[in-house]
Amino acid sequence: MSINFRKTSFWGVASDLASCPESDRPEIVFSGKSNVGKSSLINALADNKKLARVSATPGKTRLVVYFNVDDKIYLADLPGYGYAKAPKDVKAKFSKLCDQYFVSGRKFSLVLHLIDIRHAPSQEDVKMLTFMNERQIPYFLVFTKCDKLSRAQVMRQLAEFGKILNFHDDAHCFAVSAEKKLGLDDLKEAIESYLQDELGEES
Ligand SMILES: Nc1nc2c(ncn2[C@@H]2O[C@H](COP(=O)(O)OP(=O)(O)OP(=O)(O)O)[C@@H](O)[C@H]2O)c(=O)[nH]1
Ligand SMILES: [Mg+2]
Repeated sequence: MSINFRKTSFWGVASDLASCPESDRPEIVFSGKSNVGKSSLINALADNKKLARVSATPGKTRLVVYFNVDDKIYLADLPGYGYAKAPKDVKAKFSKLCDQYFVSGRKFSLVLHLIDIRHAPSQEDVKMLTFMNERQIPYFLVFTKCDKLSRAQVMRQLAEFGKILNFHDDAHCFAVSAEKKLGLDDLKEAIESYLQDELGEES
C-alpha cells in the first residue's frame, strides 16, 4: 500500500492530549530542536510549501500540529525544544506538552528525530535518543539542511555523529534537504516500508 504524500492536508492543532486526533491510524511524530527544520520537512514531503508554518524565528510551532496524509497516516509536528527566547511559562508549557506526548501512552508508530547536519547533537538530542532507546520507541534519525554542506562534509558529519550517538539497533539514518529536495524519496520509502504491516493490505 503506498502513501501519497502529496495528499497531505492540515488536520488541526492540539494544545493538550485531549484534543489530539483519535489514534485510529499510524502516527509519525516529528521531534527535534527548534529551528531544525521539522515544519520544512513536512512541507517538502508533501511538496506543498504552504502547509506547515516555517519561520526564521525559532519557536513558531507552539502546539502539536496535525496533518492528515492521504487519509492513511497522521504527521504530528511537535513544538521544537530549546527555544531560548521563549518566555519561561511558554517554554514550560511546550516541554510539558512534549513530555506528556511521549509518556502519556498515546499510540504512535514512529518518531522522526531531526538534527541539523552542521551541528553536533545537543544534550537534549542525546537525552531524547537515550529515552527512546530505553523505551524501545522506534525512530529514524533525520539529518537536516544538507544543502548547507558539501557531500564530503555530510559524510564526515554522519561518521562523526555515529560515534557520539548511541544509535538504536533499528535506527535508520537519513540525510535530507527540504530546500533542495534531497533524500526525500529514500525517507518516504523507508516510512512506507516501516508502516507496511500496520497499514495492512487495503488499497
Ligand atoms: N538551507 C536550508 N534551510 C532550511 C532547511 N529546512 C529548513 N530550513 C530553514 O530553517 C528555518 C527553520 O525551519 P522550520 O521548518 O520552521 O523549523 P522547525 O523545526 O519547524 O522550527 P520550530 O517550529 O521553531 O520548532 C527556516 O528559516 C527554514 O527556511 C533546509 O533543508 N535547508
Ligand atoms: Mg515548526
